[in-house]
Amino acid sequence: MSDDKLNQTGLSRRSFLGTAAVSGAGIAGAGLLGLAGCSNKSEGGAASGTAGSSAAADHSDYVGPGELDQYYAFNSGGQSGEVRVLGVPSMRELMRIPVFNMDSATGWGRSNESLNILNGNITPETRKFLQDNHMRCMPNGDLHHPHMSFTDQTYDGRYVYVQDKANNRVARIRCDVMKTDKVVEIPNVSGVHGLRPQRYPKTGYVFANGEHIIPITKTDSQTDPKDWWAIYTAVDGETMEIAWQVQVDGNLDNGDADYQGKYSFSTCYNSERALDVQGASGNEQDWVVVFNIAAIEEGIKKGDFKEINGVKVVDGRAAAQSNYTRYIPVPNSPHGCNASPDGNYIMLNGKLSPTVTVLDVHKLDDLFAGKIQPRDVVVAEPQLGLGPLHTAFDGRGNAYTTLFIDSQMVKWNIDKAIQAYKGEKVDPIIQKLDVHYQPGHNHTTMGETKEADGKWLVSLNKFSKDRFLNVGPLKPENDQLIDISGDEMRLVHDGPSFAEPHDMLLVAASKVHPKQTWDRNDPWMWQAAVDQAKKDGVILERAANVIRDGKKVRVYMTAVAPVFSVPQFEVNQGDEVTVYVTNMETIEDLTHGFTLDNYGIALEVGPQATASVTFTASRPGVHWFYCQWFCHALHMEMGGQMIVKA
Ligand code: CUK
Ligand code: CUA
Repeated sequence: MSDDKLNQTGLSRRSFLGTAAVSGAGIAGAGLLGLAGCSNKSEGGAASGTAGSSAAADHSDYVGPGELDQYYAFNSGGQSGEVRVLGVPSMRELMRIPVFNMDSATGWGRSNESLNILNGNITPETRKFLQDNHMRCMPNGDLHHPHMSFTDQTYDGRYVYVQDKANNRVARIRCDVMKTDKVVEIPNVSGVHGLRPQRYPKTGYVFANGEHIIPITKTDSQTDPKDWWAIYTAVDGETMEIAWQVQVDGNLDNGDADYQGKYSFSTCYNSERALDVQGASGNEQDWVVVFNIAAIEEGIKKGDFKEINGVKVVDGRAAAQSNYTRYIPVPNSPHGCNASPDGNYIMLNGKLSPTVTVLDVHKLDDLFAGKIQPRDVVVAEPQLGLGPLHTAFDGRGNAYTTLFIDSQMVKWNIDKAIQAYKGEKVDPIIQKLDVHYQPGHNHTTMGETKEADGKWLVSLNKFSKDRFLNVGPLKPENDQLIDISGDEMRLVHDGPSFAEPHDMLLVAASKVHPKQTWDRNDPWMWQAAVDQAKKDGVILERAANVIRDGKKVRVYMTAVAPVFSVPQFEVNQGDEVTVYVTNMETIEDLTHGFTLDNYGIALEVGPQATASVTFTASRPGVHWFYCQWFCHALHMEMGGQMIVKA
């Protein structure tokens, strides 16, 4: 059956293949299917009986051809600025979601729709900066931390939130289409690093750490770091507007939120306020800042804030002695901050100290009430090894901490660590496993939710060194898959990745419900195109129009394999041209594209989506446009010409 035929009948390619398998069974006999054996997906029905064994049953990382993974991994793209979607346990890369980067394949950072999202909520200063530097959008980002929205302490599959340390932004990915839908620039901060969503009752707030201390107001000294501050930001995860900020001492590093909806946390290094490495690690102790969410909301309500660059900022500095924050001393330069899935503990990973400090969240009410001292909240501080950076959990009372300097993963028991802190003679350490090499973050399946299932652990290693074929001086990182379902950790897979995963979120496939095609009734991404078409009297879904409006030309076309509805259009040199392409395919996986010869333009146009781009037709001559997304036997022929008259 041809693609056209498939389109007409509405049969998806997948169900077509399933049907073929059934009809094949009749001819070739069941023996052949038995030999094939591994197909347990049973879409055609024929293979379902043969293979009860699957990745789930024997807990293998092997995912055979045609089989599906059990978890989505949302992997940070680090300084690439994007998010990668992987399948776990296969560790296959399934998709890349451009966020803070510009992307050649999809036109992210060039299409009107992506620019509306990227520049929708930026500061006037940034807008001016872009103009001054002849840039349409910030061209880079440094994306460390992807985290999914929560409802009632577990993932709800709505959104993934991410931050940009390079240009101080927080963005949101819609999981139903796996595209970035909102970006907000955070004022008053330098280096938005740690990011965590509120877990309970839902997200709710998305908490973002400003890492570097800077002068916040015009009256703060521009030269004396004693007058520089860090800012903690709460973004409203629904509206993606900034809810409030808190001014604090020290560089904020990583953060997390509790399971009760009362407190959130940030590790702080550089309590010294130093501007260099030696200075920043001088003190024996730094701290974790605890934020009292209800107290901050109350303070905002009462008007106890300064408005700085349009944001309400409360004073949570230690010297202010407010009820917004508490500062709990922990050993020198802590890094990762992780809440245990039982809802009881916050782990602060020592980095320069070989320890992880364990806080009992149930003692925080007393701390804020002044009944106990800050260190009284600490219930354990096990010595684990050199360079503890991040901790993950299996839901069975065990924690897994990365040891950056030792290049190891250490599995330890939380209860035993608490007993040892009380002076009992017990060793909390269960196992140390070599990883390759220098792990940063780690993450367990569902491990940051109350549904932590203790199946898989991924170690995101900063160096791969000799683990892969040499690809020159720049080496990939190594994302290693570890089986934690048994008593012992077992390393099962090396996964090279390009610059540079910091954090990964591992969510059960059942939590995420992506659509097969875009929805014409939900034009959130191309609303501007809908509005403009209406003004021009054009119906996007049936468009084949060229509208001249002074020196502006708007070209509306549809794409249905293998033709664009406008095969040729003419403009004058110097016209401002906008091309709108609407893909009217109704079946899944039939994406078209629009690439314009010598104009630096490529658009992804997904099934049932509209995409557009605006440019000045400064180059005269004949310029072919073509579909760059392989879509049809006549894909090469899917094109047309823009004629620019000099
Ligand atoms: S940070 Cu990178 S290893 Cu930016 Cu979450 Cu710890
Ligand atoms: Cu449409 Cu290729």
